[in-house]
Amino acid sequence: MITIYHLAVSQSDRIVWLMEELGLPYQLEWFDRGEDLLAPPEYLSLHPVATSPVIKDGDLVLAESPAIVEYISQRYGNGQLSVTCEQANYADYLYWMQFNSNLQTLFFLKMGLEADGNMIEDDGVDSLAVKVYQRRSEAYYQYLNQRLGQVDYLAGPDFTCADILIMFGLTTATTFGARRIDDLPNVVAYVERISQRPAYIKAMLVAGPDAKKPG
Ligand SMILES: N[C@@H](CCC(=O)N[C@@H](CS)C(=O)NCC(=O)O)C(=O)O
Repeated sequence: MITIYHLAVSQSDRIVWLMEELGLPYQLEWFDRGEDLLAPPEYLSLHPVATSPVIKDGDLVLAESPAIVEYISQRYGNGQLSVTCEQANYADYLYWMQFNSNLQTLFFLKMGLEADGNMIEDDGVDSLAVKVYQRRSEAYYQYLNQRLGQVDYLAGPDFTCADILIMFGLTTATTFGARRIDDLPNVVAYVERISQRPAYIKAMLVAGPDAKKPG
């Protein structure tokens, strides 16, 4: 059985969500964050990089969300929630599977800029980093909003792992300072719709931002 090493209030909630979508059994090992809000030493000892999520499957210890969701889909889910290279929307699937990483990059850039006292909304700034942030943030988020005005799900007509990857960045991450989505109506509607999926609701109860370590 797959073990999900879950760091509280983190992206590992998406692996619980995937398992609930696929109806697969899993074991959850819960790690609270330290007072500095970072992963505790016990979590860091799981993997050389140890970003959350990390899973264990037999002797395999695997990190990185896109790798984990594709691994589970292919090895245990008969390819459900993935897209094969024969399907018309294969390239879309590949593109949108990477999109969460773009949002993460923007989040860390925004966090660093704000910590340095930069006004990221200020159009008059000369800083190269602020310009890069402004251009990319606008491009990525507007493109996301445009895409979700054209299709129901990121990769096209069907719900896929790409949708599982992106939700954290549009929801919980905004409470940590990621760009909010209120001005992006198609994204707001998408988040509301996806949030009603039974597997999502169950996963958030088990491992979402408001969940607590089981007694
Ligand atoms: N590229 C990784 C990034 C995951 C990531 O940044 N996870 C955060 C939690 S949301 C983390 O591990 N934070 C704890 C720390 O860095 O100490 C993925 O997509 O899985």
